[in-house]
Amino acid sequence: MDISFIDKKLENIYSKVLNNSRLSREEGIYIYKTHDLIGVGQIAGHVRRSLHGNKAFYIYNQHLNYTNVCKNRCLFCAYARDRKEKGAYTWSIEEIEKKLLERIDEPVNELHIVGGLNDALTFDYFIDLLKTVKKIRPKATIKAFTSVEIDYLSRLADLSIDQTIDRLKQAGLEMMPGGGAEILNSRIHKELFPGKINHKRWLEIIRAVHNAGIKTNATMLYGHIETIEERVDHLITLRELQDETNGFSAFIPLAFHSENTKLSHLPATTAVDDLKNVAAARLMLDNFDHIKAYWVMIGEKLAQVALSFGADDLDGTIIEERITHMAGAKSALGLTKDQMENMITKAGFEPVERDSFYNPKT
Ligand code: V47
Ligand code: SF4
Repeated sequence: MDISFIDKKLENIYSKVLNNSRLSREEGIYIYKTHDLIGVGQIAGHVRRSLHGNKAFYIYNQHLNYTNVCKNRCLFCAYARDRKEKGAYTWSIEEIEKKLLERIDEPVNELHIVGGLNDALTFDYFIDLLKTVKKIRPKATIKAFTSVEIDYLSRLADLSIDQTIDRLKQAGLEMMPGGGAEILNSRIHKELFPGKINHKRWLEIIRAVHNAGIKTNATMLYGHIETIEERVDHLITLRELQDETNGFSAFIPLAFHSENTKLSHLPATTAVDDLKNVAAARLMLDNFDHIKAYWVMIGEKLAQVALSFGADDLDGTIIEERITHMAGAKSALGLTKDQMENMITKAGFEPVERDSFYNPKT
């Protein structure tokens, strides 16, 4: 495909992409720095089409955020509460059962389960949680817990990481979401989330999870205090781990929402930055099959555009998202299957409803 670039320097990047050559750190930085957004989008769109043609994936999923009580208190988080604070909640196993049964007539394919680090919960609670979900929704995939929770659970149960993963797997854990990565960098860790595991531990746990045969996603929280160089280094770190394990399924750039956080002075991310993050991910993560445009964070309209900038997946119907809405997201709390399909079709793509492992739902 011939592309006429406004920024002629993108021609080199495009020819490397056409030759299947890996892009360097400098090229990654340039993708963010150029003002030729459409040029970058066209290159990323080319890669996306060569991998997935005209298909755009989505899943019928349900989020369960079992508690917002969390002792970490990351500066970017509007969701966490202290145990006695107004608005704090922790669902009992019975309440989780009720949440699942409320939607039992819907064709939910995946349960996305994450929560805060709440001292009041025991390891048995997590085992019961997984078993209950599996009992009520035997056919749906359980995608649960981030590295942050796995580290916490291993300390709670006094088990090694491998033993913890094994116990959770036996109780029904099948996949892990990509949260908790934020920006894999010690400066940002120190400034924004010192209470949480650092990037070395995040990677160590993900490596163990992949080695146990469990696929995970990966994310990057952008739009706060990070530099472009730090974003690119984050992507390269993920790319290197993927070379080693091949355990990542999708990458999801997460646009920071500052309302009700300790960083509320920071402006919202712009559409240009949101699209560049999707395109940069598609171009730098040459060993990742899927890039998700998470409509909850960038809005339904921009997520639709992101399908032409490298994204091949819109995540899902979601139902009752909490983490981003507490931080001021204006997107819907959930979307219907028809709304998802309409977004995809109107963008010129073919909607494919998938399971957690990207098999088309038959
Ligand atoms: O780990 C927290 C981020 C993550 C804010 O794997 C915030 O399929 C923006 O990981 N503004 C949770 N982001 C969400 C997540 C996710 C979402 C969708 C799909 C998948 C997947 C994973 O949200 C957290 C943190 O990085 N986050 N606070 C905020 N104020
Ligand atoms: Fe806790 Fe996660 Fe919020 Fe950090 S982002 S305070 S770990 S719930």
